[in-house]
Parts: sequence; C-alpha cells; structure tokens
Amino acid sequence: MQAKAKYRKDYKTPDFTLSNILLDFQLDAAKTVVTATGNYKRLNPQATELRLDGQGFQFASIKINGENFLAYRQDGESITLDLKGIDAEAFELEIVTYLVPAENTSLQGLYQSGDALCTQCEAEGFRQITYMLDRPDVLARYTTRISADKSKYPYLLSNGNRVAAGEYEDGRHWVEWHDPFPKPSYLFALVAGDFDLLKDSFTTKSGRSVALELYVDRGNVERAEWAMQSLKNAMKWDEERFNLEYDLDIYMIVAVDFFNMGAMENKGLNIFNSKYVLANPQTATDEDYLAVESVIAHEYFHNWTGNRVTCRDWFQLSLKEGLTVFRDQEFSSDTGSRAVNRITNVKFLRTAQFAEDASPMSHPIRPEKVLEMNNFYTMTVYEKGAEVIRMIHTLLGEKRFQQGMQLYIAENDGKAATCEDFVSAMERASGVDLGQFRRWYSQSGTPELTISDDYDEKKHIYRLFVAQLTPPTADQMDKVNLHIPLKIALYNQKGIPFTLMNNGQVVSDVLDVKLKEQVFEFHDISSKPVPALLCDFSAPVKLNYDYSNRQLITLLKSAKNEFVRWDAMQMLFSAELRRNISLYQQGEELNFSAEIMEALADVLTHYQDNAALTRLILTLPKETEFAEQFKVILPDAIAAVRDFMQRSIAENLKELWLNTYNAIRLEQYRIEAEDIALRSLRNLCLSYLAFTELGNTMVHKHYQHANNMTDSLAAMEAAVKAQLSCRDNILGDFEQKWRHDGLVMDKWFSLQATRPDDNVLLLVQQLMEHPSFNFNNPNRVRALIGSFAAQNPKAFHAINGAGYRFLTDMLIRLNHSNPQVASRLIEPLIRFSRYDSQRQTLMRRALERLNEVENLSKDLFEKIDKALNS
Ligand code: B3K
Ligand code: ZN
Repeated sequence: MQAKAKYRKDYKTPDFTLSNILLDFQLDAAKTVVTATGNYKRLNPQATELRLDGQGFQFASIKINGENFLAYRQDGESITLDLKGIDAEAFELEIVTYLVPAENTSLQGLYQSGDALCTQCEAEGFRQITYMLDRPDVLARYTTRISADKSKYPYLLSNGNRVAAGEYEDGRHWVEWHDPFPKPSYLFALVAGDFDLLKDSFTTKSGRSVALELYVDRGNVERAEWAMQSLKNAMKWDEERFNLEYDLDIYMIVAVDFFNMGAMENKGLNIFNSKYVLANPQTATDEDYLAVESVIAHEYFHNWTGNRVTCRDWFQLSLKEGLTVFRDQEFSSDTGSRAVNRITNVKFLRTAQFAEDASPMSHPIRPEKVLEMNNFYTMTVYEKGAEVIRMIHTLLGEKRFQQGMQLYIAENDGKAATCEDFVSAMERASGVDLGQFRRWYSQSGTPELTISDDYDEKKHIYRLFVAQLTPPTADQMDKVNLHIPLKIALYNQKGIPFTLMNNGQVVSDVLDVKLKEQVFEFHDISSKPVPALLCDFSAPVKLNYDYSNRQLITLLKSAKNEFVRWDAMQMLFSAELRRNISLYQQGEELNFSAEIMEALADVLTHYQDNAALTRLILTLPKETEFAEQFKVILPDAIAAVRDFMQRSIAENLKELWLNTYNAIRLEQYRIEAEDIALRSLRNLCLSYLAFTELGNTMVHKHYQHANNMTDSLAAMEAAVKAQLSCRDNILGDFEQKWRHDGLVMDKWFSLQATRPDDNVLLLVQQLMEHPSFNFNNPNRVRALIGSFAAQNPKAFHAINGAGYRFLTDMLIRLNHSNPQVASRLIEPLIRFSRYDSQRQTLMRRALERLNEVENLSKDLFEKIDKALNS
C-alpha cells in the first residue's frame, strides 16, 4: 500500500485554477468518450508544472491551445504537465479519455445503474472521468454536452439549465446544459436513461417560478409524490426559517437503484438512492416516509450550505455536512414532533457516534489526517458535527444564530470556506465569545461530565459540582477542557421546577461548563430538588450522576420536558440491565424491579396524553444501544438479559398491552404525526404481546389485516423476534408478494439477518443465492450482510469465530467490486478492543487475513491499519 495520507495542516492554495470547462460526453455503456476542454489560469507566477488528478480511465490525448501536447508524465493517480515551454498565464487544455461505465462496479465516477448511466463525484470521483484539478477550492462554470442513443437514453441530464438540444441521423441525440454558478468538480452530475417523470413547480418568495422534475424508474411515478411534496415543503421552510431561496430555474431529482449512500446534492441535479425517493403505503413504512422527507430536505438545503458556499478542502467537510444535518433536523422538528425527532437523533448519536469515537477511527469533526476521504463521511462529521452547530444555536439563541447565518452566507457566497469562517461569522454577528468553544472542532472523543450535588436545608442553597474529562482516543492522547453548554432543571418532589436564582437574580438554565471542575450555586431552593441534567442532550457528552431509581421515576412521571422523561426511562433501563448482568454472571436468577415495572405501567396507562412519547419511553433499547455502556461488551449476556427484560415487561403488563392494542383504531392510512404515533404504539404493544401466549394468534391476524407496510412489517418482525409458529408462513407470504421489488425485499433480508435463531449465519449464506439478492447492489448487501454484522451482535460475535470469517470473506470480494461499501461493512470488525480476549484474537486474525489481500483498497487499508496499529 503506497497511498500517502494527507494532513489538514498541509493545505496550500492551488497554483492553477479553472474558470470554465466544456465537457463533451459521447455516451455508451461499453465505451464513453469524454472530451474536456478547460480554461486554466495560473495563480502562482512561479508555478511551471500543473498536476491533475485522474485514474481508472484510458487516456487518449491532450492538447494545449489546440496543439498536441507531449510534455507530461503520468503515474497511477495523476498527470503532471511541464508548462515551461508555453505561456502558462492562461491557456486552454483539451483532454480526451475513454470510460467503460458498464464495468464500473465501484459506483464512483460514471457508472451504470440498471439501464441508466449516472455519476457520483463526491468526494473524489470526478477524477475517474477525466484529468482534473479535483479539489473543492477550484470553482468553475460547467457546460455539459451529452450525446447518446435516443431510444435507450431519451433523457440526458446535467447541472444547470438546458440550453440546446438536437438529433443526429443515426438515432442518437444530444443535449447541452449550462450551469451559471461556479462549482467544484464534486458537484458535477450527469444522468442518461429512460424514466417516468413527475413534474411540478414552486414559486419562490420573490416570485420566481422553479420547475421541479423527479425522475424514477418506469412504472414508479405514483411512488414519487411524497418526495415531491417533501421537496416543496423544504423549499418553503428554508425561505421562512433561514431566508434562503432557490437560485436556478430548474431543480431535478433522479432516483437510481445502485448507489453507495443516501443521495447526492449535485447542483440542480440531485441523484438519489431510490430508497430515499420511492414511497407508497404498500411499500414504505412510516419510518421510510420520514426518512425520504428528511433526505430530500437535506440535499435541498445543501444548495446553500454546501453548493453556494462550499468547502475549501475535505478536512472542512463538517462545514457543510454538520450544518446541513442541523438544518434538516430542524426542518423535521418544525414540521413533525420536535421531541420525537430529538429523541430519535440522540438515540442514534449515543449509539453509533459514541461507538465511533471509542473506535480506532476516532477523529474530530474536522479531521486532521485522511488517507481515503470517503472514509470520513462519518457519524462524527455528520451527526456530532450537527450537535456542535446545535450547541452554537443554544449559546446564541435563534435570533443571533440566524444573524450569524446571514453574515456567513454574505461573506462566503460563491467561495470555498472553512469551519473557522463559519464560527467567526457566528461570533462576530452575535458578540458571543466562541474562543474555547472552537476546541470542539479539533478534539475527538466523548467528554464525560461527572456531577454531584449537595443541598443546604437551612440556607436553601443547592450546589452542583461539575467535572469534565475527555478520555484519550485512538487518534489523540491529550485532551483539553471544552466549553460545554449544560442545560438543567431542578424539580421539587411534586415535579414542579424551581426558578433558577442566584443572589436574587434569575439565571439561565444553560450552564457554561468551561473548567475541569466547576461549582454552580442556586438560591431560594425551598426543598431538596431532583436535578434534570443535560436536558435535550444540550451537549454530545456522557453524564455520570448517581441517580436513584426514585429520582428517575420522579423525573419520568412529572418532568415537563418530554426528552427528560424519556431519558429518565433510558437510565432506568440501563440500571436494570447492569444489575441483571451481574446476576447473570454469577449464575443467579434474574429479576425485574417492581417499581420500574409499575412506572412503565403508569406511562402506558396514560398513553392518550402523548402516544408518541409513550412509545419511545416503552421501547427497550436495542442490544447495540445497551452495548455502548460497557467498556468490555458481553454480547451473550446483553442478549440474554435484554431478552429477559423484554419477556418480563411483556408478561407483567399483558393486560395493558392488550387493552391499548385494542383501544387504538386506525382505519385509513395517513402520514400524519398523530397517526404515526398511534400506529407505532399499537405495533409496540404487538411486539410485546408476541412474547405472551396470545402472540401467535394476534401477530398472524395483524399481518393478515394489515393494509400498509408499517403494519405488515411490524407483524413479520414480531413473529421473527419472538420465534412464533406463524413466522415461516408470514415470511413466505411476504417473499412471494415482493420478490420482484428489491427495495421492499431489503426489509425481508435485513429481518432474516437479525433473526435470534442459532442457525442465522447459515441462513444468511443461503440467502445470498436468493433471486432477489444482488451482490453488486449496495442496498442488498447492506440489508443482508450489513445487518448481520452490525445488528445481530450475538450471532456476529459467536465465539467460534464463524461470523468474523464470513464477514472477512465478503469483504475480500467487496474490496474488488466496491471498496466504499466494503469500508462501511468492516466497522464491527475493527472495534475488537471492546471485546474479551478470545474474541479479540479472532477478530485480529480476521483483519490480518484481510491485510494480506492483494490490491487492498485505500478504503479498507486505512481502517485495518488503524485497527491493528492502535
Ligand atoms: N454529500 C453526499 C455524501 C457524499 C459521500 C461521498 N462518499 C450526501 C450528503 O451528505 O448529502
Ligand atoms: Zn449532506
């Protein structure tokens, strides 16, 4: 492996830039000819060499100012032109390359998806099309001319506006596009194919009409309506909340089946994984609907935070991703339920991002060192990045935050910016000092807040002693103190919050934790309070406070804040898990706390007050969520104790589950927050009832009566998880019904892969031969293989090592066909240090075997290397 890492500190402005580029594509799946004609300008008068990135194509010729040019040298990754012989101030460079999209299984650059051709250029995929200054700080105006067979590819799309079109006599046609906004190469896109088209329009608040076009596979147009509605809602919301308006005359979205991630924000031409576009009640669950809405919005919001203001270099990725995730979370919270959104996001962050920070891949939201950029589209850059933006929002408040946004956009529109540009704009617009806060950008790891308290009964003074500590991470030994906004509330025993006072003044409920140890004092507290700490998860940290079950039950019952109530139950579940794990380890009988059971019953009884919250509170954390609380993860013990907890709650509250299940009636399927909440609560009832003697009959009936995918899937899942006798029947029926629809089958594959059965690995191996499975489709691979490795910890970590061997075999295959997908799938394997020594040895051995693979991709190498050498 010869690839060299890049460091953030080594950033240099480019010697040359590109102002305009004309891309001519003669498309053919078996041989595409690309002629790229660019106008280059020299920025550094001393520079005599121009190095362009390029790989994975056949290079035909190069001309400068119309003359054949031969003074170059190539290596596997670039071409370097010796410009000493020519006047290099400004010149035109024409490069011809040949591509074979049909053979490009990496799904980067130009590739084939089904019968269509499409591109994916972020982060560094453009260089698989032609030689290029493939870096985000080189912004150019693109003109794209595409010609192709008209019957195979009736639609020829690219960024910007369609400016000309024509036909040839041989059955080919051409279209020319021009994008007036300068952009980096990673935002370039091209699509050619035959689609169904859903058209609509949006009038911006300044009165401009924007054509909206959504392209989907033939026959799928009614599954595109929700995405279209979501797009219009997102456009409107961005005008209202952020004062940001769309800029081009047309906005296109194309859904494709072969895609490495969720979607891509190419200027004016988003390309989407069909998973995040297609939805109708029969094929998509409520969760799918919400995911479509949020990804559509996310990509749309990138038009300002990402495209109009882009990143100077890839180390700044969180500048656009953290900010855009924050924006899409706010959109979903404003249009749906804020508490549900917050809880869902926090659950995800605490599980997946905390795990990443505790892994060999730990990095700050602005990484310092990168080998393969695609490896850094992470939970840390995205989700923790969004938390950092959210903390700025908390510190500034909405009004000053929006002033900061306006200043940031005004100063950086049309430019390639840095995280520092953003923070500095926020700081200058608000007057809030973010000096120490900036450390969140450079420090990795999950800080821990250890809090204790005391109450002075006589003086009515309550004190919180707060200590912060960030344990060392794989990438960074020494840590500094951060500026942590700690939101609190103090409740009396009746659940009424005290006003926070200090020396007769009302003080903020957000405490500025800045030192290693700090004391906060509150006056006029008339009785010993129950503190609610880290309300709304005001910072991405772990909290250590020695709560008693009593205190948590008080918060659960009477806190005003929904997040606090949910979080109290999370802590109760954890406490119960830990207590039973020690019993399990001592070989003693497990038991479930009566007072917690009573609290659960109480919440369920009052479900009508807030069905959505009830469902969230009563949902037992998944094994992977529980696992995060342990330094050394015990997959068998966690699975056994969680199973016990689930069965206890099911059996003890049987009547209540049944009554609630029967009381909730939903006739027509509607995507409305209220209905979604009731449906999910009813399905939660079913999932518990499945573990009682009523299970088989009820689940089977639920499946047969279901008129939407949410309910069908809930029944199928309940049958599988509780191993009911109706299970095979339901699985078979579902398969018959949906085997022609890969997206729907993904739900089936993923459920099969997470079966609690002992022979699940064998089953997964057999399913790879299933006619609906396709090893070249990332969605299928993630659903079957990914779910097995990441969502079935007990089976994946089987002590005989079979799970590890299987994943390794798959990774060896994927290393050649699709390294990006391989690199996502390897994650559970590189996290070996969290397991016992026997498993560690087996996992290391698997990684060592992978390390020997010939032509190991940079993607895998970077992770294996970090894992084995940390
Ligand atoms: N910006 C893209 C992600 C690109 C990933 C490249 N490996 C989608 C998004 O975050 O909106
Ligand atoms: Zn994004």
